[in-house]
Amino acid sequence: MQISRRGFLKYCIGSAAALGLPLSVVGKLEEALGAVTDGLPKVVWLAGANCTGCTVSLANRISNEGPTDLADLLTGYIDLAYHPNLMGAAGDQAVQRLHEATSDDFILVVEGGIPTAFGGHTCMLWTENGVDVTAQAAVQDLSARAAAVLSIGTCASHGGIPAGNPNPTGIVSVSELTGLQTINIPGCPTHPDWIVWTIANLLAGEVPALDSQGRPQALYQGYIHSSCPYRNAHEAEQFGRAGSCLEDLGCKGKITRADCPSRKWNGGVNWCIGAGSICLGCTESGFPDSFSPFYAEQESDSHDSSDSSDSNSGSDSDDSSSGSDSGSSDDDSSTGGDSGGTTTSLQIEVADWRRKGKTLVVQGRTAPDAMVMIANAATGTLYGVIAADSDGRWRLVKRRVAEPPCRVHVEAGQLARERNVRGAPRKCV
Ligand code: FSX
Ligand code: SF4
Repeated sequence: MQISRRGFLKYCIGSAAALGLPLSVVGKLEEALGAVTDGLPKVVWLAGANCTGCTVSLANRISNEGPTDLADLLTGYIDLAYHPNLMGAAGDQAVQRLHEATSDDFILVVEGGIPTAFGGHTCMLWTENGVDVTAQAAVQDLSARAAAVLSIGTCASHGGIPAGNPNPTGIVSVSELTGLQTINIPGCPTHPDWIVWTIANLLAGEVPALDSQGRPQALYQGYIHSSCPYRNAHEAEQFGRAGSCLEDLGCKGKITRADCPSRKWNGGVNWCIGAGSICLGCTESGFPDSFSPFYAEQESDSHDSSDSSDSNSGSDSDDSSSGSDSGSSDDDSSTGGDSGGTTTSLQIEVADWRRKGKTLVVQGRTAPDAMVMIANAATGTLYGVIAADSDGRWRLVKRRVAEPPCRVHVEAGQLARERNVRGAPRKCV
């Protein structure tokens, strides 16, 4: 695939407004591309466990300016050296191309979660010298040598649908696997403009500022609800009522961040809520488990309320064995490995609001006997500090909480995770 520096630059200048690229970045991109003598850094795209929807989303990119479709963008503007679905090469030739591309500067793009159960053998990417190479091994190897690692889609960013409970293949996100701070571009699927925006920034030498979930702040800073045109509309009681707010039908716009309302999809034609669907929360780290059931008002989602203790470590039985969830649906801040402490893992398996008794239930796993701090992610209000048991399980049951939290923040050792609170009412804080 050929590179056209001028072409890529022309595309970014032409699409700067639509992409949300500041002119300062376009200027730096021009300088950076001018300094390149042997073409652009190559892009190597690997696919783990996923539906390939993110590639399809990129393939649907439609624009009146610059590249008009995927073939135009990727074959004429950047060097997509390896992509399992789009490259012409196959077999040994493809593997050889991969090695050539990764012998020099390259950007690693990963689509899909990474299976770690069964030695990673539920997801093989290629065969070399008669040996199957797992996604786990390939991502470990290439991420260590890449100039930047982009996790495309919610699966690569946070585990996503393949990591949904009970997560039988042990899916983890790329950052959880590698311990690296990846640039996460979640969305199920991700928006093609978000990918192009990020790559253009990287080529310009601008590493985008990331939020606590590793997402570029510029793309994911606002809640869907904040700029939804239906904020002041009457609330629909059933689907098919144009121009209505869908909160009572399960819309997750209040706890989901992305610029969908202004950017829209399919070349700006429409977006989920505009098409009469609720927002499912697909750009957030807890998706899909913490946003389920999708089509139920969050307030009405209640579990049993059999807990009798106020705050203790996890011997309660309900919902306690979330199987092999390796934490990929939780995430946050200092994602990646620990910083030298003894706590090497932290997962939030449950974060539930139970209207009855105004009870907050948060539970998960960490290192045995580690101290776990649970607080409100937005206000910092402390809900409790508890000790994990000898199996690393911990559980907080906090009754009579004055204001239901939208999202909780959990810390153990040097690790921090956050998760949206399932069942939190619309007036959560
Ligand atoms: Fe996941 Fe994307 Fe959803 Fe699918 O890459 S983000 S399942 S649309 O394809 O990985
Ligand atoms: Fe829009 Fe959903 Fe917020 Fe209603 S709840 S205003 S549909 S984002």
